[in-house]
Amino acid sequence: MDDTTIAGLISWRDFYGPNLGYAIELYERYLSDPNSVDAATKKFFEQWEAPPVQQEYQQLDMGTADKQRIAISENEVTRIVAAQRLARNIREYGHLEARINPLVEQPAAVALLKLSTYQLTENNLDAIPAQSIWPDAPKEIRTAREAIIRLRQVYTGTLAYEFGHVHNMEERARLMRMVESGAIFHSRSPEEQRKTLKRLIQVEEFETFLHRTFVGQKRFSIEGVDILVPMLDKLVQAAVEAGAKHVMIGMAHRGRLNVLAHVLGKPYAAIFSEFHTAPNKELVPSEGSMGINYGWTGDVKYHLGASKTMHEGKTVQARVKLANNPSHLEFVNPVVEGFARAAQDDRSAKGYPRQNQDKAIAVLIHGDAAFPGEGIVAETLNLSSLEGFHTGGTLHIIANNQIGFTAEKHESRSTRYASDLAKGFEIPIVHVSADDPEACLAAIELAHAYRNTFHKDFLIDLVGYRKWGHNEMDDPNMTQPQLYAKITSHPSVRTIYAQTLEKSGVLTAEELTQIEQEIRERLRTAYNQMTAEGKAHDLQSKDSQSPQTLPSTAVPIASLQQINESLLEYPADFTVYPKLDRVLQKRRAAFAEGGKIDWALAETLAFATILADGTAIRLAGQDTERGTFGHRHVVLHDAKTGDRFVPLQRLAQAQATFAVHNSPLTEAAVIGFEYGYSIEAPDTLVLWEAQFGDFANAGQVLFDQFLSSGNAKWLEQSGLVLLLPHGYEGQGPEHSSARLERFLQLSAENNWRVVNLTRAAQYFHLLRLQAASLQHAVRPLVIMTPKSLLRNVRAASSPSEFAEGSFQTVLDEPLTATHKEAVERLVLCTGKIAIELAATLETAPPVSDRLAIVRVEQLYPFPGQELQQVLKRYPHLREVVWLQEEPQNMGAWAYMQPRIRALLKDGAILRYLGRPERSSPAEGIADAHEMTQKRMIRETLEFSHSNHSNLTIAGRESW
Ligand SMILES: Cc1ncc(C[n+]2csc(CCOP(=O)(O)OP(=O)(O)O)c2C)c(N)n1
Ligand SMILES: [Mg+2]
Repeated sequence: MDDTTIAGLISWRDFYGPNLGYAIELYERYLSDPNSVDAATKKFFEQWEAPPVQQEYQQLDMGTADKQRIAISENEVTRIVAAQRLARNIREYGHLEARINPLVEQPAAVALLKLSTYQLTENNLDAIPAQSIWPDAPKEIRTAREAIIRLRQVYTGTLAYEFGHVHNMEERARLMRMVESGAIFHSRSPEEQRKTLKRLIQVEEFETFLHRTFVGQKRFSIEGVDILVPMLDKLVQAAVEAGAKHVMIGMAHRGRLNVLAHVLGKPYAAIFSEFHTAPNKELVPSEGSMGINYGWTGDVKYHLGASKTMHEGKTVQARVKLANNPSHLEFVNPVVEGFARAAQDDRSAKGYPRQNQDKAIAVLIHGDAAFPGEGIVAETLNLSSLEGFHTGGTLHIIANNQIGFTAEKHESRSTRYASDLAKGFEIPIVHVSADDPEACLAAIELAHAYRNTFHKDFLIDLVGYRKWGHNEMDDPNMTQPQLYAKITSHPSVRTIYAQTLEKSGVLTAEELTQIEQEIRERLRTAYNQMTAEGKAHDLQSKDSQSPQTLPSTAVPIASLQQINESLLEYPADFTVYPKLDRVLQKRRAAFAEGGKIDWALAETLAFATILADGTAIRLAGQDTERGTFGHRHVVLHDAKTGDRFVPLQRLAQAQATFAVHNSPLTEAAVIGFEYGYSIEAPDTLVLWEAQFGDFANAGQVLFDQFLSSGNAKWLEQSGLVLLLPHGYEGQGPEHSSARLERFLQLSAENNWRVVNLTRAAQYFHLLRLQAASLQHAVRPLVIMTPKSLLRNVRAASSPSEFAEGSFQTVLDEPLTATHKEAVERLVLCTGKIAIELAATLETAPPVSDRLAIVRVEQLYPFPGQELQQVLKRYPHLREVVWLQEEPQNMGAWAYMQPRIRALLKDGAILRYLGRPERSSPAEGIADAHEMTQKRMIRETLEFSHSNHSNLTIAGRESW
């Protein structure tokens, strides 16, 4: 607790009678000479405002029992101050001595909480009124001694609190009031108690049944934190009662099957069938069907998500969704946040989406090793208060079994608690023993009340243990013999709670036996019916290969021009920054005779027309509002007031929202968030932009585990667009390559589209195509976007290209191949190098008519048919050259090589032209870069078969 709290908790009004008189005397002495009082008193007074005026003293004094001013010693004030310090420290550090660890019966005493540390005795405390140290103490508490006893009960029990880092006075005071008033420890009705116990029996019996029936199979039992299920029950109930329509849950492997069965309502039979066999057998390719593309390869049972709708009569009241989850711990966190935000945003009218934070709540369940260990956790927490990313408060539960695989906490973290990271975000934290069900439910109630009031995150550190090894085949005695000796003899929470309820007469032993028998019977029956029910619950294939007719993406020039004009209109009172005005006014000229539309304008026009078609847009990334390269300017700032103005939010034709957000300097969590948003808002075109494509690999897990494979594993379909600035411009090894090779390596089963574009109109058509295909067979779209080409007129397009045509996977270089019959060398290339070639062709002496150049704009899906057509045009082709800027072991070469070769006629050879194999993607020295680029261009155009250093023949023998 910081010093402001002392002032908050103790005021002049807490003194009366002799104490007040003496306190005032001391205060006056302190005012005339602060050093005339002892240090503790001085510090104490430093926190206080001036005392009330004399009259008010008297009024204050009137009501007190003792009106006599009796001189009391300075010692007595010191004792009051000491008692206050003790009370304060119990509030702040009580958790250090709290009984939150089920495996530790009595925690060691902490000096900070001992009377002797403050030179206090019980008698001393008896002489101090309770209110002096606890202004809101319950009436029955009269003395400071009773107050200290009660505060110790409150703060060192099975539920402990860390609120000291919450700097907002109102929030902290509210939390403490709820805790100290006993409000969160209301007595629970016998029905609720019986219900909780019944749930705990279900939870445990389910695990026991799996353990016995499917011997030696991994299930990642919940046992040790069984109470998690009743906690989630309570949370779902509280959230839905408070009006939430969506509860979005993210969790890892531990206890997941139990949560699926009991919180998501997945039938036991369906889960049992997954232990027996694959869930949807008929979709799994049988042996011998290699090469048949089912678009689905599935995932292990403890990664699968689920969704449950809750009904009130016939109307759907709410939906509970558990996100599909890869093994990669904690990476689902931002995805779930994206779900929640998408469910909260209303995108149906133009402007900025209207967010209703109460409509959806995100719940994240973490591991005690993973929470402090995985950086994505901090990244996601850092989104929690940002305008573009917050979700009105996430409820975090660390399912703390005090171990991570075989590593204990001293090996896993440098902090005392698994939860400490959350402190920097001022997230209130409670630690609670998983052996005390009612304390755990109280923690959920407190968390939900806080979230609902303040719309901020809350964290529950649920301290339990792990009954088995990391998985059920793992013997934990090998590494943690002492710990497991303790765990093996530890009674389960169901046993503990059953005894408590029996003792208090809520339930008889016979009733208990009956409940247990019913539950076991249900499990047995479900097992017997498994096959039939299991099939009913199978995942449905969404026909990932459904043929689609391509929508038209062209837009009449008049409409584009009109949109362009209206986007350049500012409100009368808006002062545009002159330099920016010049940039924007150039956009008017784009539609004039001979005018060109550059990349940024093409994007704006694509956005505007997509909005006009009724599809909402959300764009996020570092510096994305202006554009890293100063080209986009979708958000304008009033030069005088700094106010934001977003033309696309005012556009008359728009029929849906436009959101654009500069993201924090984070890749993984933001990609995850946008991916989640795209899943939950399939009606919206969601785009994430890397600052330079090079930095996108900080989010590699999201590409590997979600974007590229989500459909194959979980039939999860995302239309997320990745904008990855890519191109070799001499800016060094980390400002050149978006690692095209990695995206191509991940390409299969029509999982996404990977492109590298050279014309603004291509970008326009492709964005519109993506927006149009959101509703059916949508896939992520990975675009290698330009940097220098943003301002290169050769990459700009004339307006007619927007009004006609469509996205082309392959483009001819017009200055070559004038005589098709003469062509002997076909150069295939992609991206910026094609523009460099075009520039050279314009200025160079006439190029041999034996040369043809073709740009491969779409790399995946491989445009085989289109390239086949290209090849057919040149009957005398002797060689095909793949030209790329990237080193030979990077870029598209390894991907293109076998695919191009498969198209070649006998006799034609395939050559590679580009940088040799390198460990670092680009030169760090600008001159070396220049020389290399020039060499590549020269070798492409020089028509000789001499033995160039990097023009390698990629014959069959070389690969
Ligand atoms: C990113 C990542 N690294 C490593 C692993 C392998 N792994 C799976 S579970 C586990 C231990 C996790 O410990 P904790 O977070 O405490 O969760 P618990 O298993 O104890 O519930 C590890 C290391 C993983 N799944 N993901
Ligand atoms: Mg753990």
